[in-house]
Amino acid sequence: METALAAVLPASHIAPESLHDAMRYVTLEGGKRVRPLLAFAAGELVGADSTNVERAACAIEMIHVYSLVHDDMPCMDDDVLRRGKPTCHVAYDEATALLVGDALQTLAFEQLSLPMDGVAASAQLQMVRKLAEAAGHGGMAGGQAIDLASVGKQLTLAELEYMHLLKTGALIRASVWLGALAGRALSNEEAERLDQFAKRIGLAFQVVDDVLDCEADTATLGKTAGKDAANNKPTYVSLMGLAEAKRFARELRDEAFAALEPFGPAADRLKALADYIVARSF
Ligand code: GRG
Repeated sequence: METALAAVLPASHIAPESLHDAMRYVTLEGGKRVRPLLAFAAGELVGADSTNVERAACAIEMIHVYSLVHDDMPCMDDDVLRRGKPTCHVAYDEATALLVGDALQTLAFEQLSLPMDGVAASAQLQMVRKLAEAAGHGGMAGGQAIDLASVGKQLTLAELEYMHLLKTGALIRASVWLGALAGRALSNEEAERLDQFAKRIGLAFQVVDDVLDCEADTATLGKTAGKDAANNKPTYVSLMGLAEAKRFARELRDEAFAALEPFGPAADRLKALADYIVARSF
Protein backbone atom coordinates (compact mmCIF):
# COMPACT_ATOMS: atom_id res chain seq x y z
CA MET A 1 0.00 0.00 0.00
CA GLU A 2 2.75 2.46 0.97
CA THR A 3 4.74 1.57 -2.17
CA ALA A 4 1.62 1.82 -4.32
CA LEU A 5 0.75 5.28 -2.96
CA ALA A 6 4.33 6.47 -3.45
CA ALA A 7 4.25 5.22 -7.06
CA VAL A 8 0.90 6.81 -7.88
CA LEU A 9 1.76 10.27 -6.53
CA PRO A 10 3.62 12.64 -8.86
CA ALA A 11 7.37 12.91 -8.20
CA SER A 12 8.56 15.94 -6.22
CA HIS A 13 11.23 16.85 -8.76
CA ILE A 14 8.69 17.25 -11.58
CA ALA A 15 7.07 20.68 -12.04
CA PRO A 16 5.07 22.08 -10.37
CA GLU A 17 7.47 20.90 -7.66
CA SER A 18 5.82 22.54 -4.65
CA LEU A 19 2.38 21.07 -5.45
CA HIS A 20 3.81 17.59 -6.03
CA ASP A 21 6.02 17.80 -2.97
CA ALA A 22 3.05 18.84 -0.84
CA MET A 23 0.89 16.00 -2.22
CA ARG A 24 3.55 13.51 -1.12
CA TYR A 25 4.07 15.29 2.21
CA VAL A 26 0.41 14.94 3.22
CA THR A 27 -0.21 11.46 1.86
CA LEU A 28 2.89 9.44 2.68
CA GLU A 29 3.72 8.37 6.25
CA GLY A 30 1.64 8.74 9.37
CA GLY A 31 -1.88 7.61 8.55
CA LYS A 32 -3.40 4.51 10.08
CA ARG A 33 -4.77 3.49 6.64
CA VAL A 34 -8.01 2.25 8.21
CA ARG A 35 -10.04 2.77 5.03
CA PRO A 36 -7.58 0.93 2.74
CA LEU A 37 -7.41 -1.90 5.28
CA LEU A 38 -11.20 -2.16 5.24
CA ALA A 39 -11.15 -2.32 1.43
CA PHE A 40 -8.54 -5.11 1.52
CA ALA A 41 -10.51 -7.06 4.14
CA ALA A 42 -13.74 -6.74 2.13
CA GLY A 43 -11.84 -7.76 -1.01
CA GLU A 44 -10.58 -10.84 0.79
CA LEU A 45 -14.15 -11.76 1.69
CA VAL A 46 -15.07 -11.97 -2.00
CA GLY A 47 -11.79 -13.37 -3.40
CA ALA A 48 -10.81 -10.10 -5.11
CA ASP A 49 -7.48 -9.65 -6.87
CA SER A 50 -5.27 -7.64 -4.52
CA THR A 51 -3.83 -5.46 -7.31
CA ASN A 52 -7.31 -4.18 -8.12
CA VAL A 53 -8.17 -3.65 -4.44
CA GLU A 54 -4.89 -1.80 -3.98
CA ARG A 55 -5.86 0.63 -6.75
CA ALA A 56 -9.22 1.25 -5.10
CA ALA A 57 -7.53 1.56 -1.69
CA CYS A 58 -5.14 4.23 -3.01
CA ALA A 59 -8.09 6.17 -4.45
CA ILE A 60 -9.96 6.01 -1.14
CA GLU A 61 -6.91 7.10 0.89
CA MET A 62 -6.31 10.05 -1.46
CA ILE A 63 -9.91 11.20 -0.98
CA HIS A 64 -9.48 10.85 2.78
CA VAL A 65 -6.20 12.80 2.79
CA TYR A 66 -7.71 15.54 0.63
CA SER A 67 -10.52 15.90 3.19
CA LEU A 68 -8.00 16.18 6.04
CA VAL A 69 -5.98 18.85 4.21
CA HIS A 70 -9.06 20.99 3.53
CA ASP A 71 -10.53 20.33 6.98
CA ASP A 72 -7.34 21.64 8.62
CA MET A 73 -7.39 24.95 6.71
CA PRO A 74 -8.11 28.25 8.51
CA CYS A 75 -11.53 28.52 6.82
CA MET A 76 -12.55 25.21 8.43
CA ASP A 77 -11.00 23.75 11.61
CA ASP A 78 -7.80 25.80 11.49
CA ASP A 79 -5.48 23.06 12.79
CA VAL A 80 -1.70 23.33 12.80
CA LEU A 81 -0.78 19.68 13.39
CA ARG A 82 -1.86 16.54 11.52
CA ARG A 83 -0.33 13.08 11.72
CA GLY A 84 2.34 14.47 14.03
CA LYS A 85 3.62 17.15 11.66
CA PRO A 86 2.63 20.68 10.57
CA THR A 87 -0.56 20.76 8.50
CA CYS A 88 -0.31 21.42 4.77
CA HIS A 89 -1.17 25.14 4.86
CA VAL A 90 1.39 25.64 7.65
CA ALA A 91 4.20 23.66 5.99
CA TYR A 92 3.42 25.19 2.55
CA ASP A 93 0.68 27.84 2.23
CA GLU A 94 -3.10 28.06 1.99
CA ALA A 95 -3.26 28.18 -1.80
CA THR A 96 -1.08 25.07 -2.01
CA ALA A 97 -3.27 23.27 0.54
CA LEU A 98 -6.36 24.06 -1.54
CA LEU A 99 -4.71 22.76 -4.69
CA VAL A 100 -3.32 19.66 -2.96
CA GLY A 101 -6.86 18.70 -1.97
CA ASP A 102 -8.18 19.33 -5.48
CA ALA A 103 -5.34 17.41 -7.10
CA LEU A 104 -5.64 14.42 -4.74
CA GLN A 105 -9.37 14.22 -5.34
CA THR A 106 -9.04 14.14 -9.10
CA LEU A 107 -6.05 11.77 -9.00
CA ALA A 108 -8.20 9.37 -6.95
CA PHE A 109 -10.82 9.16 -9.69
CA GLU A 110 -8.17 8.98 -12.41
CA GLN A 111 -6.67 5.93 -10.66
CA LEU A 112 -10.02 4.29 -10.10
CA SER A 113 -10.94 4.60 -13.77
CA LEU A 114 -7.81 2.86 -15.11
CA PRO A 115 -8.50 -0.63 -16.53
CA MET A 116 -8.83 -3.34 -13.86
CA ASP A 117 -8.12 -6.87 -15.06
CA GLY A 118 -10.88 -9.29 -14.11
CA VAL A 119 -13.33 -6.62 -12.89
CA ALA A 120 -16.44 -6.11 -15.04
CA ALA A 121 -16.77 -2.57 -16.43
CA SER A 122 -20.17 -2.28 -14.72
CA ALA A 123 -18.62 -3.13 -11.32
CA GLN A 124 -15.81 -0.63 -11.88
CA LEU A 125 -18.33 2.04 -12.81
CA GLN A 126 -20.16 1.29 -9.57
CA MET A 127 -16.87 1.79 -7.68
CA VAL A 128 -16.47 5.24 -9.23
CA ARG A 129 -20.06 6.08 -8.39
CA LYS A 130 -19.84 4.83 -4.80
CA LEU A 131 -16.69 6.85 -4.18
CA ALA A 132 -18.15 9.99 -5.78
CA GLU A 133 -21.33 9.67 -3.72
CA ALA A 134 -19.35 9.12 -0.52
CA ALA A 135 -17.14 12.15 -1.11
CA GLY A 136 -19.79 14.56 -2.37
CA HIS A 137 -22.79 16.53 -1.17
CA GLY A 138 -24.61 13.43 0.03
CA GLY A 139 -21.53 12.18 1.90
CA MET A 140 -18.35 13.73 3.28
CA ALA A 141 -18.74 17.28 1.89
CA GLY A 142 -22.41 17.40 2.91
CA GLY A 143 -21.58 16.10 6.39
CA GLN A 144 -18.86 18.71 6.73
CA ALA A 145 -21.36 21.44 5.75
CA ILE A 146 -23.79 20.22 8.43
CA ASP A 147 -20.92 20.08 10.93
CA LEU A 148 -19.89 23.68 10.21
CA ALA A 149 -23.49 24.84 10.46
CA SER A 150 -23.94 23.06 13.80
CA VAL A 151 -21.34 25.11 15.68
CA GLY A 152 -22.95 26.53 18.79
CA LYS A 153 -26.19 24.60 18.20
CA GLN A 154 -27.76 21.91 20.32
CA LEU A 155 -28.09 18.80 18.10
CA THR A 156 -30.16 15.77 19.03
CA LEU A 157 -28.46 12.36 18.95
CA ALA A 158 -30.34 11.56 15.73
CA GLU A 159 -29.04 14.77 14.10
CA LEU A 160 -25.49 14.06 15.30
CA GLU A 161 -25.70 10.52 13.91
CA TYR A 162 -26.97 11.76 10.55
CA MET A 163 -24.11 14.28 10.33
CA HIS A 164 -21.49 11.62 11.07
CA LEU A 165 -23.02 9.02 8.77
CA LEU A 166 -22.30 11.54 6.02
CA LYS A 167 -19.08 13.16 7.21
CA THR A 168 -17.00 10.13 8.22
CA GLY A 169 -19.33 7.16 7.76
CA ALA A 170 -19.88 7.48 4.03
CA LEU A 171 -16.20 7.05 3.09
CA ILE A 172 -15.78 4.12 5.49
CA ARG A 173 -18.87 2.51 3.98
CA ALA A 174 -17.53 3.14 0.47
CA SER A 175 -14.19 1.55 1.45
CA VAL A 176 -15.94 -1.73 2.23
CA TRP A 177 -18.01 -1.46 -0.94
CA LEU A 178 -15.05 -0.77 -3.24
CA GLY A 179 -13.18 -3.81 -1.89
CA ALA A 180 -16.27 -5.97 -2.32
CA LEU A 181 -16.94 -4.73 -5.86
CA ALA A 182 -13.50 -5.96 -6.94
CA GLY A 183 -14.48 -9.59 -6.28
CA ARG A 184 -17.33 -12.07 -6.84
CA ALA A 185 -20.88 -10.75 -7.08
CA LEU A 186 -22.78 -10.69 -3.79
CA SER A 187 -26.35 -11.85 -3.26
CA ASN A 188 -28.80 -9.13 -2.20
CA GLU A 189 -28.73 -10.44 1.36
CA GLU A 190 -24.92 -10.53 1.46
CA ALA A 191 -24.73 -6.98 0.08
CA GLU A 192 -27.24 -5.76 2.65
CA ARG A 193 -25.33 -7.44 5.50
CA LEU A 194 -21.99 -6.05 4.37
CA ASP A 195 -23.51 -2.59 4.13
CA GLN A 196 -24.96 -2.92 7.64
CA PHE A 197 -21.48 -3.88 8.89
CA ALA A 198 -19.92 -0.88 7.14
CA LYS A 199 -22.56 1.54 8.42
CA ARG A 200 -22.14 0.39 12.04
CA ILE A 201 -18.38 0.49 11.92
CA GLY A 202 -18.37 3.93 10.25
CA LEU A 203 -20.42 5.29 13.14
CA ALA A 204 -18.33 3.45 15.74
CA PHE A 205 -15.23 5.10 14.23
CA GLN A 206 -16.65 8.55 14.96
CA VAL A 207 -17.85 7.66 18.46
CA VAL A 208 -14.35 6.35 19.25
CA ASP A 209 -12.79 9.50 17.74
CA ASP A 210 -14.90 11.61 20.12
CA VAL A 211 -13.90 9.42 23.08
CA LEU A 212 -10.18 9.65 22.21
CA ASP A 213 -10.45 13.41 21.66
CA CYS A 214 -12.05 13.83 25.08
CA GLU A 215 -9.51 11.61 26.83
CA ALA A 216 -6.55 13.38 25.18
CA ASP A 217 -7.91 16.73 26.37
CA THR A 218 -8.54 15.41 29.85
CA ALA A 219 -4.97 14.10 30.03
CA THR A 220 -3.29 17.27 28.75
CA LEU A 221 -5.57 20.13 29.77
CA GLY A 222 -7.74 18.76 32.55
CA LYS A 223 -10.82 19.50 30.39
CA THR A 224 -13.41 16.79 29.97
CA ALA A 225 -15.14 17.24 26.65
CA GLY A 226 -12.55 17.25 23.85
CA LYS A 227 -11.53 19.71 21.15
CA ASP A 228 -14.78 19.67 19.18
CA ALA A 229 -16.84 20.29 22.29
CA ALA A 230 -14.42 23.06 23.30
CA ASN A 231 -15.02 24.57 19.83
CA ASN A 232 -18.74 24.49 20.63
CA LYS A 233 -19.37 21.48 18.35
CA PRO A 234 -21.64 18.69 19.61
CA THR A 235 -19.97 15.26 20.09
CA TYR A 236 -21.09 11.84 21.31
CA VAL A 237 -19.27 12.49 24.58
CA SER A 238 -20.92 15.88 25.10
CA LEU A 239 -24.37 14.40 24.35
CA MET A 240 -24.03 10.97 26.02
CA GLY A 241 -21.20 11.22 28.52
CA LEU A 242 -17.91 9.29 28.28
CA ALA A 243 -19.01 5.95 29.72
CA GLU A 244 -22.16 5.78 27.60
CA ALA A 245 -20.23 6.74 24.45
CA LYS A 246 -17.81 3.83 25.09
CA ARG A 247 -20.73 1.47 25.65
CA PHE A 248 -22.36 2.69 22.43
CA ALA A 249 -19.13 2.02 20.48
CA ARG A 250 -19.08 -1.57 21.81
CA GLU A 251 -22.74 -2.02 20.92
CA LEU A 252 -22.08 -0.84 17.35
CA ARG A 253 -19.15 -3.25 17.07
CA ASP A 254 -21.32 -6.15 18.27
CA GLU A 255 -24.03 -5.27 15.74
CA ALA A 256 -21.35 -5.06 13.03
CA PHE A 257 -20.11 -8.53 14.01
CA ALA A 258 -23.66 -9.93 13.92
CA ALA A 259 -24.18 -8.60 10.39
CA LEU A 260 -21.17 -10.66 9.22
CA GLU A 261 -22.30 -13.90 10.87
CA PRO A 262 -23.33 -15.80 7.68
CA PHE A 263 -19.94 -15.15 6.03
CA GLY A 264 -18.10 -17.34 8.57
CA PRO A 265 -14.29 -17.25 8.80
CA ALA A 266 -14.00 -15.37 5.45
CA ALA A 267 -15.04 -12.26 7.40
CA ASP A 268 -12.44 -12.66 10.14
CA ARG A 269 -10.23 -9.83 8.91
CA LEU A 270 -13.20 -7.42 8.71
CA LYS A 271 -14.11 -8.40 12.28
CA ALA A 272 -10.52 -7.87 13.43
CA LEU A 273 -10.59 -4.35 11.96
CA ALA A 274 -13.90 -3.58 13.65
CA ASP A 275 -12.33 -4.74 16.89
CA TYR A 276 -9.24 -2.58 16.30
CA ILE A 277 -11.38 0.52 15.60
CA VAL A 278 -13.39 0.13 18.80
CA ALA A 279 -10.59 -1.17 21.04
CA ARG A 280 -8.69 2.10 20.48
CA SER A 281 -11.05 3.69 22.99
CA PHE A 282 -10.30 1.27 25.88
C1 GRG B 1 -13.21 19.14 3.74
C2 GRG B 1 -14.86 18.00 2.18
C3 GRG B 1 -14.18 18.08 3.48
C4 GRG B 1 -14.50 17.19 4.41
C5 GRG B 1 -13.85 17.07 5.68
C6 GRG B 1 -13.83 13.79 7.14
C7 GRG B 1 -13.71 15.25 7.29
C8 GRG B 1 -14.61 16.09 6.50
C9 GRG B 1 -12.83 15.83 8.10
C10 GRG B 1 -11.91 15.08 8.93
C11 GRG B 1 -11.77 15.79 10.23
C12 GRG B 1 -11.76 14.90 11.35
C13 GRG B 1 -10.56 14.98 12.21
C14 GRG B 1 -12.79 14.09 11.60
C15 GRG B 1 -12.84 13.16 12.73
C16 GRG B 1 -12.70 11.70 12.35
C17 GRG B 1 -11.62 11.50 11.37
C18 GRG B 1 -12.05 11.39 9.97
C19 GRG B 1 -10.38 11.43 11.79
C20 GRG B 1 -9.23 11.20 10.91
O1 GRG B 1 -9.24 9.91 10.36
P1 GRG B 1 -8.14 8.84 10.78
O2 GRG B 1 -8.14 8.68 12.27
O3 GRG B 1 -6.81 9.59 10.34
O4 GRG B 1 -8.36 7.60 9.98
P2 GRG B 1 -5.44 9.02 9.76
O5 GRG B 1 -4.46 10.14 9.91
O6 GRG B 1 -5.04 7.80 10.58
O7 GRG B 1 -5.68 8.66 8.33
